[in-house]
Amino acid sequence: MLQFPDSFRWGAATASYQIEGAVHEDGRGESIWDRFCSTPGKIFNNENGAIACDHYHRYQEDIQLMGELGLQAYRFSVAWPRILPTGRGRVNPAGLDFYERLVDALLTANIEPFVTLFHWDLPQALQDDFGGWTSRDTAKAFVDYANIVSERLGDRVKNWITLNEPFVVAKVGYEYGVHAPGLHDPRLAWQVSHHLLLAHGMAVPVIRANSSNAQVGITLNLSSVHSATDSERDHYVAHLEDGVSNRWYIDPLFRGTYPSDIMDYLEQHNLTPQMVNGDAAIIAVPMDFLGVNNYSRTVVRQKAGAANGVAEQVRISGAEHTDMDWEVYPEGLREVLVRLHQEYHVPRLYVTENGAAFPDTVSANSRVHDARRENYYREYLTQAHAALSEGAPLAGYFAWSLMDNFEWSEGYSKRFGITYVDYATQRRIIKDSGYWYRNTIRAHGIREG
Ligand code: IFM
Repeated sequence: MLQFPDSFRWGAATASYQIEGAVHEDGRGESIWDRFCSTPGKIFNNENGAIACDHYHRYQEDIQLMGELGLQAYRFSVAWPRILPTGRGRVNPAGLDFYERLVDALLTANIEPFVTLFHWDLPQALQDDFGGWTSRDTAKAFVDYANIVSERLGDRVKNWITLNEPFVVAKVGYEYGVHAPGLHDPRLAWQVSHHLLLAHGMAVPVIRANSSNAQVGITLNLSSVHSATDSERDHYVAHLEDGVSNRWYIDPLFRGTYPSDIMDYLEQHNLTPQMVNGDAAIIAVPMDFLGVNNYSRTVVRQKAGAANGVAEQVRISGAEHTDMDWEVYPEGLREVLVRLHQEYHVPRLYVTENGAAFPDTVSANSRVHDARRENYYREYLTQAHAALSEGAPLAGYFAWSLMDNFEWSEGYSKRFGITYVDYATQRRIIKDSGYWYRNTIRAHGIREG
């Protein structure tokens, strides 16, 4: 048995737009994801989060489900447009009331809430008025929003996560155009990354002021980057890729400065974001923990025929891949956690997301036998345990996800849940992986063999 420390927290995670639905109810404003989904061709099957898992109406049933799974903690996000329908200014009391009911019901069920303030559903008005995160004004609006939510919930919520995956918001939304707002401009993407980090840094003291025992952190998507070969060229590309996707975020948060090799690269390519004196100190505000989302690793090599330093992703044939075509690479989780401990001396770590999409089927007796997902969890948690043994201050783990949900541009085609959702009836069915997780939580460890 691989035993975890007594204080280790076991949870599951979701995000507002992916599960709530009820997008037109109780005064919620439009988000960039509502708008993006309404553009034909952007989302698989032109699906959207208008109903999703109908969690807005079913949160009590979903908390019961969490109880059946034995969860000790639940990570969810607040939809900014429910609180401030136009992003700033007028507050919508019904939005705050919903999250208050949710938090109270969680506490009654003895489940600790971990609140993410921004998990991608930016109010559309801020996109229209300011160009979204390309503007410093959106960072300022975020601080006001964080103030409103933490003022209302700060007496009951202890654990706060400012932002989810700034890398994905910036790159996938503003450069690759695959996520809302669907732009294709690398210069904007770099600017966005800076404003997101700034928004985080400015919000931390505000949350602390409203929530006396607050534990505040940010969630980054971090994957170890490996070179496809032993060649110097490929190692160089891998180091750059690590700089762009990992160090660009970890360094300013924990070392107070952006990595110099990436700053040089940006200058050479005329991509350097505008910054103001003092920003670095704001971003480096001390945090209580770092949230890590980890699913896979990245393997790269120099792209043939391209300029030096241009990476090309390599798919490892023969390795197991999930339905997202992400390589199953459990060791990568240990690598990331140990690195954060050894190189960055991060005070506390949570795995705020880890999990796998696989196609599921419901058997005749209403069971979901998802052995591959169960294996995935066993192997990744084994590596999380190894990281703990190497001294990484890992305090908890959140499975992604509590239930199948709206997987952004993939619509409902990818199922990440430890609970199956039948979208036609909204019936929830705990999958075998969910029962395995429940037993792991009960035993506070992983049974070997
Ligand atoms: O569903 C997403 C989540 O919203 C952010 N992290 C990755 C998950 C799987 O793609």
